[in-house]
Amino acid sequence: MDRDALLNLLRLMLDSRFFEEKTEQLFKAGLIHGTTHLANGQEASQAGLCAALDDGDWIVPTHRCHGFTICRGSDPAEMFAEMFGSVHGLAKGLGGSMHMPDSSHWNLGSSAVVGSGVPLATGIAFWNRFQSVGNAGFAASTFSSPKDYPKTPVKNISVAIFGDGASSRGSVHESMNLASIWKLPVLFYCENNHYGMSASSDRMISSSNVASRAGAYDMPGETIDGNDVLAVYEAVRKAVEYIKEGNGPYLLEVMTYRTKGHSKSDRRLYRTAEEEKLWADRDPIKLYERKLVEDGILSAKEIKGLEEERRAYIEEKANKALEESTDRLSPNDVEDMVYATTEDRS
Ligand SMILES: Cc1ncc(C[n+]2csc(CCOP(=O)(O)OP(=O)(O)O)c2C)c(N)n1
Repeated sequence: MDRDALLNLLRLMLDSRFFEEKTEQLFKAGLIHGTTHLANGQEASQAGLCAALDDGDWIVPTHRCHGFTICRGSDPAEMFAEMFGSVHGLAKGLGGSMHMPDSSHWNLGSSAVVGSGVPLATGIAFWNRFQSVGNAGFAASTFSSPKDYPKTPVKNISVAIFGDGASSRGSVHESMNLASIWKLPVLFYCENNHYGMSASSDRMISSSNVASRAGAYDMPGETIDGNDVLAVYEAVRKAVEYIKEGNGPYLLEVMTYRTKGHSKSDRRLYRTAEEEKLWADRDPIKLYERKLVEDGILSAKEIKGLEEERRAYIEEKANKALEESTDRLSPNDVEDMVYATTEDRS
């Protein structure tokens, strides 16, 4: 990776972290409606994935979606606006923190229903493969066994993002099975942050890890260090190339940790201070900054300067969204949107 690409990774992680910090502050000030799920500590998983994708590759994130949305290229002002319920938001203020779709950046958005994005990403993959092979490429009469489906290269992939909690949902397993049979170009991206609400993944997952489940669906599966942004980037690039060659799906399990509670009311009573300290020492931003200094890419002073610049950038975006936060859809506008015909939708 060249210097610009290395710096871009840090910029994406800083923007994601500062966005979460600002969101928490706005939430505590009572300016955000509904709930919100912060992803502090998971920035390497989110930046490394998005930086490794190509234009036209779709992501379908989870309810913990802010970092993925920023890293895929959305404007943070439109994300704040979404949480303020303003018309300038990514879903015109109707969705809030968990619903931030942005088709101009190949992001289908998330849903509050855990695991429900995975079949949607698999559907996008079906379309991507269909464009390469057409009807004939799926004809059961021609291909008696999944092994016979042709390895046809595809232009784009989709990424089904899900958590360790979601990894045991039926929708996830059904999607993996179908994607494997039809060689669909989908990356199953399990962001294992060790907890589904208060339930530790050690207690809730029957296998020794999530990646090993790939074997049941005859696809490659790999567990990687999700707090090392370069490791994530490289693993995703490798997976994307494999998928684009037409080999079918791939499962990556990305080990990371959410340093905040599950959502606003979580006091984290289910884990120890020692455990939190261990992970704080492996903060993905600090790890990467240390590496950039050791490798002579940036000085400590330059890193401080970049941090200040990115914090100011996020602050400015939040202020812009706040100033316009009372611009709302009228009930009539909402009704028109709910009952819009296909032609009306733009
Ligand atoms: C189908 C469904 N079941 C339960 C819930 C309640 N719920 C919301 S988030 C969550 C935990 C999800 O854990 P995980 O998939 O690991 O994602 P994380 O929150 O750790 O990012 C649960 C159980 C839900 N929203 N949808």
